[in-house]
Amino acid sequence: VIRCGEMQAYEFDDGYYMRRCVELARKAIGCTSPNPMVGCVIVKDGKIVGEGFHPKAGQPHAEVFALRDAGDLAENGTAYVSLEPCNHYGRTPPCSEALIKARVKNVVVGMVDPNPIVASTGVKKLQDAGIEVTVGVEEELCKRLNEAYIHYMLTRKPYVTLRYSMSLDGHLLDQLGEEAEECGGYYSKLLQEYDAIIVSSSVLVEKSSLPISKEPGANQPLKIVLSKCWNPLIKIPSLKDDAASKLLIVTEKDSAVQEGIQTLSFEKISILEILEHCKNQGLCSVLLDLTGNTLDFEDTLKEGFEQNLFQKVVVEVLPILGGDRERYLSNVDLKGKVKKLISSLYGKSVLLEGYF
Ligand code: AOF
Ligand code: ZN
Repeated sequence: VIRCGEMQAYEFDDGYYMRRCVELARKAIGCTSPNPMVGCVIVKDGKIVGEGFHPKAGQPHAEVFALRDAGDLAENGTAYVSLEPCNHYGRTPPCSEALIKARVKNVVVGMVDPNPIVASTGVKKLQDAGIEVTVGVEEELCKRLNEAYIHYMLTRKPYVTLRYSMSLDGHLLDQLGEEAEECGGYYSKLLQEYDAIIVSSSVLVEKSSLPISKEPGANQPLKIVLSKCWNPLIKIPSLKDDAASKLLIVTEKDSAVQEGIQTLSFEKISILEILEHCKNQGLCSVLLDLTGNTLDFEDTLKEGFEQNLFQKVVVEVLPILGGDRERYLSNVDLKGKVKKLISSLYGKSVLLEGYF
């Protein structure tokens, strides 16, 4: 016989509520930069009585929304927060004080805040007020949620992810997998997470379209288009005001690109200088996307690897061979099982993620 109470105690542990915090935090994916994504849940007598997340920099923090949602029920309850509550007057007042004022009994924190102006002072403030604080529940998950924010806080440099597509036999491809760019596709989802994306001008020659995230209400990153030498084959699609402000052309020659389009010219295109520009613009995360003519990136990649500028890599492995769709499975003597596996992958792709 399973009694309800027992089931609850088993299923709804600290980890469960913290995972809910992360789920809530992700509702603001791509919208909080330079702030982190944060979720908060208030629990009383085994029930969630309040939920909230940080929607955007400048707006109230997750704890404030969750406390508002819980109202008087927060008293003697437990607050779960995916990031240590802040303890400073920034654009908003300290969450540590809001939690103390609401008289919560316990606070469970996913990870401490790497921001030097917070760094464990939030936890201490709560403890000094007699609140029991637990730190490090689902810590890995909370860290992954904000890997760009953590990197930026610790180094003050943009977080850079390298993305490319690869054939089954290891060739670099200039194409994306089917459905990758559609709403719900990995590429569309990936784009909204970054403040900026760097692409080769070949995307404007071949497709004459710039990468956009098709997720509903998605954040659109600044598109940084690299073009050593600007030429008439490069066509900029007609852009409305807002989209035009999200486009930056980087050239090597002082060429007049097109009126109304932001342009940066360098003696020689350098990823280090582009990242410096991003940093000065307050952009915390950058996706270096090798879509298009991958040869355009030879120098950029060399420089990036030599100077350790990349933090993460996302590789889409496409179920094709030798970079040629026509050669898919033909002329290749693949043993039965492998053939079956590859057939089942056709039209789909496999995503690999790793860290430098
Ligand atoms: C929290 N809960 O939901 C968030 C926190 O300029 P402000 O006032 O928004 O402060 C930004 C800093 O607050 C940010 O750098 C990080 O240290 C912390 N973010 N803290 O308690 C939240 N978003
Ligand atoms: Zn706060």
